[in-house]
Amino acid sequence: MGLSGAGAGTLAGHKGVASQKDMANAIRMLAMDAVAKAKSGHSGMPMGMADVATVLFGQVMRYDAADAAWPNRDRFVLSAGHGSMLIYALAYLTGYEGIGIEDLKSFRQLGSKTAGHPEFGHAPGVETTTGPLGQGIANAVGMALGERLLNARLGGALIDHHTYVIAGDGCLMEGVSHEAISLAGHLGLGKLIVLWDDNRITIDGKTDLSVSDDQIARFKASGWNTLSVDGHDHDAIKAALETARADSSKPWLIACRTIIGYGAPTKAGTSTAHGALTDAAEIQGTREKLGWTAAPFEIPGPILDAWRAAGKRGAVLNAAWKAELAKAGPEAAQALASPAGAGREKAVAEAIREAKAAFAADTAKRATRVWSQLVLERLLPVLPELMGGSADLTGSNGTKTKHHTKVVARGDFSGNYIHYGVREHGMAAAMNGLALHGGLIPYGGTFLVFSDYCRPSIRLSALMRLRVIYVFTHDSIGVGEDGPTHQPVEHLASLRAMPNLNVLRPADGVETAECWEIAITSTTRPSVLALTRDGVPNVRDGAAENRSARGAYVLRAAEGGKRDVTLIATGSEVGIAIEAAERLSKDGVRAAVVSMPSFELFRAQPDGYRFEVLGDAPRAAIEAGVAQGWHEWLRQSDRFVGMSDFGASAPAGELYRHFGITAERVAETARALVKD
Ligand SMILES: Cc1ncc(C[n+]2csc(CCOP(=O)(O)OP(=O)(O)O)c2C)c(N)n1
Repeated sequence: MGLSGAGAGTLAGHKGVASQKDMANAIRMLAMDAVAKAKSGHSGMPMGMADVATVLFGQVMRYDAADAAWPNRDRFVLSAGHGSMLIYALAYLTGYEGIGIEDLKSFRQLGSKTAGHPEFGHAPGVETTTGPLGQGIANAVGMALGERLLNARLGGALIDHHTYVIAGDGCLMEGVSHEAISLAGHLGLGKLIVLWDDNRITIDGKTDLSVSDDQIARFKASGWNTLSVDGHDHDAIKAALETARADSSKPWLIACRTIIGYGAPTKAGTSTAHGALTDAAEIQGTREKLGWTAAPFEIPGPILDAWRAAGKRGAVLNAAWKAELAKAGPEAAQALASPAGAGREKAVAEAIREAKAAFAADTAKRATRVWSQLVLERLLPVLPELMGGSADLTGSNGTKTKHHTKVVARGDFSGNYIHYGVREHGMAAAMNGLALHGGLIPYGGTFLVFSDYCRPSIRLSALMRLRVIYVFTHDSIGVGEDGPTHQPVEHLASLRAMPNLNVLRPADGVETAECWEIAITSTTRPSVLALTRDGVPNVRDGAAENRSARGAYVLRAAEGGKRDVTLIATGSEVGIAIEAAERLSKDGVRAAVVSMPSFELFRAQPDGYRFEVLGDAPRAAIEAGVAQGWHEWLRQSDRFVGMSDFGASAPAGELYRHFGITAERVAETARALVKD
């Protein structure tokens, strides 16, 4: 812990009462010292925004450093994540549990809480992982939306808070910021306040090298309120924040004109200050300029005391909130349970079990996207935390059910379905924010081919271990006439390459129900449901056990239990594999069919189970995508039937024949394997 009270270092001329400037300088010094010690990082942004952060955390924001998880706390997102020392300095100074001065000294070192960029779940007070510019502001839109949704469900006594963002020039240049700003303006998320670090500097130099946007006009045009302040004038910052807090009709942009690296004698205001200030003379010069006499990593007692007092400002509010929660009763507590939906496991399992039994008995040939919709019909009533949506493909994705009678709209957040608009990236980032906020399980749809538009945010769902469910339909050349622009080919492979992501490709209605169960019960992992456009045959019985949860299983055993060949397939190709096995059987070739809805879950099975499923016989894998990744399950002599180039525009059945993904071709491949 830092120095406090008597014996602490004192500032030259210090009268024993910390001023706002002293408090801001404490942030500057900690940021500078930590970056200098690590010999890497970003000094300039925390030094430039220290005054804004001091007013926000010192006087305005409602949080309780003793209870980082208080559900009604104001959220703070450092979208300009490279300035991570700002958030670490604030967490330490305000007295969050679980972060001490030693953690600041180990900034950017292996195993420390103070990673190079803020990582959710590492240091307290970090509400989301940031660093990829633009993601934070888009996450914050999701958080602000989550706040309104829970406010509508639980009432203002339990959920009524602001979401603050510090965003830099870089965040505002990123494309995802457009989608996020536009969505927030459309929905009128008036409790979202973005503090733009308007320092007019990026890495390459001055912003006028690359951007001339009138940001104020841009935000206004998107339906935001705006203000501009001197980002080093504490009174002006406070007044702006109070104005913004008092009017929740629209989201707010507060442009804070700042000097990057404020206090550094020769580097302030230049792009050199963006990165690590490590030069000893510059660091000494900054100390002198700011009148800071304490040693590195030492915060004079009165200043630390003032910060610690700020960290306790919210304790009374938190205690009052807890009393409200107790009064509100068990349903409110359930709605705020963590993870969202905790306590509903039995009801979900029962709904899935019933769905499977009904689907197995249903002989209709349906697309898995339709089965998915039918699963949702059954899940919504038992899991009201599910918050649906689509990026303008609602009908195609099957994401909306008869239980979605009200859509989320400006001024009325009591609905349970979000029209994200044609904003795939913004949707994915907002879903991360919804999941981070708590109380909701977001799922959202688009075509699998446009998962590329979501990818940076999917990666962060996976990295943050968030339960976000991506409903990606039209998952192969089966898209048909829309052609190669709309036909995913490499997408399953590229998503499977991502750590901590379930990529689930169910074969029929029963597997679709099982995959939804996997997605909901995977509380520390996002899931992708890859679903077909067209009808698939029913291939599964409705056995109670979730067979998809093992990743792969023998769907059709070879005659007499002895295999000549193993056919492995996913999704719509499982039906093809079964048809091929039947053809082979007529020729006396005994084929087992393995359905493999998830590589990740199969990989996690014990060796014995995996050997048992895959067997010793020659193998052929069938998937209407590229072969990449399949060699984990195939040996050199085995074969892959799939795609090796982009698709084409034609009716789906014709395309399958054209690209040779047919039962005939699979049987032929298997026969050749058996002969070899
Ligand atoms: C998506 C993405 N692209 C590039 C980077 C690398 N990068 C980190 S900071 C930065 C410049 C950001 O400029 P600004 O937001 O003005 O921050 P400041 O220079 O004021 O600290 C860049 C390009 C990144 N972190 N994320």
